[in-house]
Amino acid sequence: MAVLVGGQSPVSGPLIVPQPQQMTFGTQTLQLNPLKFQIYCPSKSPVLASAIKRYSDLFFLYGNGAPSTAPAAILNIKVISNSDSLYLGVSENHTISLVAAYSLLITADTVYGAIRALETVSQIIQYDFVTQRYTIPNTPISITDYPRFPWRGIMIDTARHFVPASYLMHTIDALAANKMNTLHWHITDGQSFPASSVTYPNLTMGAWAPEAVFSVDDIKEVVAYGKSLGVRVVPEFDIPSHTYSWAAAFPTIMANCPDYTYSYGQLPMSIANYLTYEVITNLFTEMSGYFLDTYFHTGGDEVPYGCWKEDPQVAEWMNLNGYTPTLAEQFFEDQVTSILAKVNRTKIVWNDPFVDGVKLDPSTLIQVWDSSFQDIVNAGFEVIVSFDYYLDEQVPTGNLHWMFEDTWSDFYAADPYNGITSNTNKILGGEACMWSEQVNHLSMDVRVWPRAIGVAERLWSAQTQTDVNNALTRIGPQTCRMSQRGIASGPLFPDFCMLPDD
Ligand code: CP6
Repeated sequence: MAVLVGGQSPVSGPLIVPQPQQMTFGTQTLQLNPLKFQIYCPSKSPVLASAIKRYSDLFFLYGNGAPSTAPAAILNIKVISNSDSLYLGVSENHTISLVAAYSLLITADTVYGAIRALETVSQIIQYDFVTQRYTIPNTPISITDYPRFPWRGIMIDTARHFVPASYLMHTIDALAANKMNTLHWHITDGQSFPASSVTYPNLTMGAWAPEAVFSVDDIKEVVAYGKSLGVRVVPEFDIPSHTYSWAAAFPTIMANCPDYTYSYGQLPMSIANYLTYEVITNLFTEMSGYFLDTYFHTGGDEVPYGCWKEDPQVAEWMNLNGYTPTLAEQFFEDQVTSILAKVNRTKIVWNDPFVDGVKLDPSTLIQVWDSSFQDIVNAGFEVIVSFDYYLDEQVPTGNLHWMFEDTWSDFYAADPYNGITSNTNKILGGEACMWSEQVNHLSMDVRVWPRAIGVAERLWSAQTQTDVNNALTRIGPQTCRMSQRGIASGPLFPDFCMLPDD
């Protein structure tokens, strides 16, 4: 068999991604007989039951293999709480032990901790293509694991290019494989409005095509699928800018500024029109019935003040109220906060309103795409970090960098604490952002993975886990694991990754 060619400092022990917080392991190898592998879980949680079913397939991806004489093995799963409720900060802590031969034990506070543990177990079971047997090397194994940050996600933009709902569920599989727990769904933007609304069926006139639309059932299915793997699905309806697509249904809620139509994708709403707030209120109220997470992202990025100044109606309204564009933006943000508060949602915005000088409600969660956010955390806001995690922008930094898988290490090196000297406790985590101007669902997998694997480990593992060669040796096999599960992650070095249907 070919030898694995990884980093210069080969890892001994299990190749788990992200690297667990604490792990001890031995030198024995346990052979598993897939026909005699039992999972025992007294929990009645339907979420955990479906995850167990899914993972029992992933444990033995190559079927039964060659006949094995290994004795029966049992995996016991003990959770303290059977609640299925999924929210930011739900415990994902767990332990895994394989101390007595043929007896594996998972313990967790919640079903979501158990799901993370099942992912780890799927990574320690190996299939040997030569002997056609399943083994667990490095036993006895004992793992105690928990995430460094509670918010670990990726953002997918379904407005610049439509992606089918099935692709979002496929991406949820990929997130769970890396113990990420948040899908930020940038669902609308200036170029298209693909979200169906019962209240306002005409809004999808702003979709690219009648086919490029998410039905209400699609949305509910994606949210439910996320929950089944412990992935929160957080919507973003980007307002007041990036809203040109809303104009197909509601032309009068757009600002009128002919000089700014060159940036029509960014065209903002009229903040001086009562209908603007009515549409937002009714749409967000409806959507909060489908998107069950308490967080709701409303964009707020890149408001072209010049457009508001040029629109005679908006200019007059600002004048009457004595508003500068910043105060007008503040008025708008205050309205949106209270619209969301009525449906028990906490608002997320990009850092732009803060940078513009808007005084945001203290409950606001701020997603940072600017390099400097020390003043944001100093002002008391919680943040999620996306600076350094732009999957569309990150380019090779060295002349002899391979395009572009090697840039995973740039993502890996980017710690959310970098450059932040106080109030780091305000950092809830981060998100890798896949803006889709130049990517569609056929090319997205390889653009996102393996680079977002680097982000996943950065956000889960200890801050001190920074050895790139060690990570390379584990992330290489992780790209293969993902390929075996149908996710087209790019590989990082020469190897043979046999797919189940090869
Ligand atoms: N679309 C929206 C974008 C971007 C933003 N908002 C963006 C800006 C700069 C870069 C990459 C993406 N394409 N709606 C900014 C949050 Cl470098």
